[in-house]
Amino acid sequence: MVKINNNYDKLGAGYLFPEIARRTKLFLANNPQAKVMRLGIGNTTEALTPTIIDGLKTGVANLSDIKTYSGYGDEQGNTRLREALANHFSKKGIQLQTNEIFVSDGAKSDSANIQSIFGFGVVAVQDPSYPVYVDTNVIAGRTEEYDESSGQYKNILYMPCVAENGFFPEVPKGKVDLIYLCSPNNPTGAVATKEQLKGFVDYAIENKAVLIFDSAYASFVSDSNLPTSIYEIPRAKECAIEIGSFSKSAGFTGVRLGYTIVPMDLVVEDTVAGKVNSLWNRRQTTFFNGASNIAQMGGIAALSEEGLKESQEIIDYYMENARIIKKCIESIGLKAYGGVNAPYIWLATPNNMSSWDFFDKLLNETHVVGTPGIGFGPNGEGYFRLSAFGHRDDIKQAVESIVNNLKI
Ligand code: PL4
Repeated sequence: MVKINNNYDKLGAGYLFPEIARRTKLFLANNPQAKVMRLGIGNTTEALTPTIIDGLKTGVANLSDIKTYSGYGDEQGNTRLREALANHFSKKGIQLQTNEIFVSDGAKSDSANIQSIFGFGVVAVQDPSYPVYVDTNVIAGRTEEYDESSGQYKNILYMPCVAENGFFPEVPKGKVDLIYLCSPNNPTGAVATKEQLKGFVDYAIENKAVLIFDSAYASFVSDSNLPTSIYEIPRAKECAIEIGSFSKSAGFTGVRLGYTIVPMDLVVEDTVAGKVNSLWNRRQTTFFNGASNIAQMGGIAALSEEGLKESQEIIDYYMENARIIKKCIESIGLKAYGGVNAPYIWLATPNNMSSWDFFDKLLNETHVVGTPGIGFGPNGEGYFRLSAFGHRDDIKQAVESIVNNLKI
């Protein structure tokens, strides 16, 4: 008799974002006149730039002519796009070979799938963190049951990211195997310094651990002292995998394009150099048929000089939204973090209110949707995330409503 994967039963309530959508839908059903302002899911809203649109159009036009038509491409990605990515990193002083870069349909699937090339061991996550890291390790069977009282799964090390440590954790005291880091961070908006990342690289090398570095928000860093890639840290290629995305940097949330870098120098256990890279290659060629050729043409355009310049204007636009939101939150007397080199504002809920209670209060009183911190891990309790992605008018209406209607 076939059996189901019982690890799914270990998962807590539904996945965070569909749960937000469900509660918002319910609110709208009960309040059909209300105009809801969505600062919950980090979803881009501004139009793609002309250079990117031209790239995508070229991708479509190529398909209309048998001379340029392409079917399946390389599972690892279009060579021109991989070269464009290598060139993009070389401008940061990071030299990558194209066969170290694997193009994908986004950072979500890569950050979910990457664990599959490693054996069972202890996983460490920032707490709070993007829920995909924990949930996929639960599904894979690396954890035991969920413990209601601690809000944690056994066999996962939760590294607290709290106001006291600037929302970036100390390196683990004991030995762990796989460590997920996200900087700029979702949800806290904190950005790790080079020294902080060096601490983790040193730890990983010493303890033969692997870092999974999610840089989905790298393009939001404006402070040139802050790192945008783990490979800015010496010896990181020996211990780190980096996952990137075009979603927020170029507005590809719906187009779908991302990449994962698995350096040849990355060695685990006593395997030879290139082994981990070959495992990811095997995984991707077996499970994945390559990103859309149209999306990849858009990606090449996005990485051109003009494409990057145009996208920067949109990033600046979202960051102005972030500034407006943060100012509003501070003006009503709440403590707000992030929002300077990251598109998320992380606020402390008033009167130690639980983050789901604050979700309901904010929605009912102001019609603004945000994301409860507890959805990102136990140390997210008492916090709440507001996303800076949105049309300026909607952001202005949202902050106006918060200032006028939120009863603290
Ligand atoms: C909603 C740290 C957003 N349904 O678009 P991708 O797949 O290239 O990137 C996904 C991703 C990867 N890494 C981090 C992220 O924050 C995200 C996107 N997160 C959010 O609001 O936290 C969108 C979430 C989507 C989801 O489940 O990812």
